[in-house]
Amino acid sequence: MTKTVVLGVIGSDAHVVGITILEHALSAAGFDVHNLGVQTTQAEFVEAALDHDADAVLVSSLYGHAKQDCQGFTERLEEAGSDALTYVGGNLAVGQDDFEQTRTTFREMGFDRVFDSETNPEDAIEALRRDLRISQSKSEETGVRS
Ligand code: B12
Repeated sequence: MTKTVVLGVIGSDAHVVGITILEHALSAAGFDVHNLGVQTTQAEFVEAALDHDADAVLVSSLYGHAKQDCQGFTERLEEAGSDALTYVGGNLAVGQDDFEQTRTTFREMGFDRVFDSETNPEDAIEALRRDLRISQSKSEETGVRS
């Protein structure tokens, strides 16, 4: 069965390139993708996750304010009744910090996986396949669209 992914750039962040690349890569890999674009509020993510019965919600942030923008995000999603996986990625902190510390911070905020700005779309796709238990051949089959 095709898995549904909601993705967007959270807060006031307007960096659009990474999320656009992710959208195309995920679609090509056979996911049903709903890209909310840039400057997406927490409420818009939650609404889209429920509307599309998302299997995963991917949050992107580049401009350094991810911690503030993502505060309470996973709780809000859960309280609304979504059991979607949550991934967050991009340039999540200000400046050159220790990424392992950043990963710990966002894991403690409830995100299932945390990705840095060196992440290739294929890394996210592999993680989704693992976490959503999609076998490679199945997803390649569903990736073929007419
Ligand atoms: C282009 C750019 C801009 C453009 C954006 C144009 C647009 N509409 O997209 C403009 C000029 C508008 C801009 C503005 C700003 N920018 Co800017 N920008 C960049 C720049 C040069 C490239 C970003 C980019 O497109 N990369 C290419 C894409 C393919 O890579 P990516 O975005 O990293 O995404 C990949 C991965 O990160 C990952 N990924 C991303 N999100 C997610 C999510 C998940 C779940 C997963 C799995 C993976 C993932 O996968 C993507 C694909 O491989 C970066 C520096 C850099 N080299 O990264 C700075 C940078 C991101 N910007 C920065 C800043 C500070 C700003 C401003 C705040 C500057 C200012 N004072 O005005 C504003 C913010 C405006 C706003 N409201 O968002 C900083 C952020 C610093 C920080 N976090 O500490 C950076 C890092 C520059 C720097 N070194 O200081 N910016």
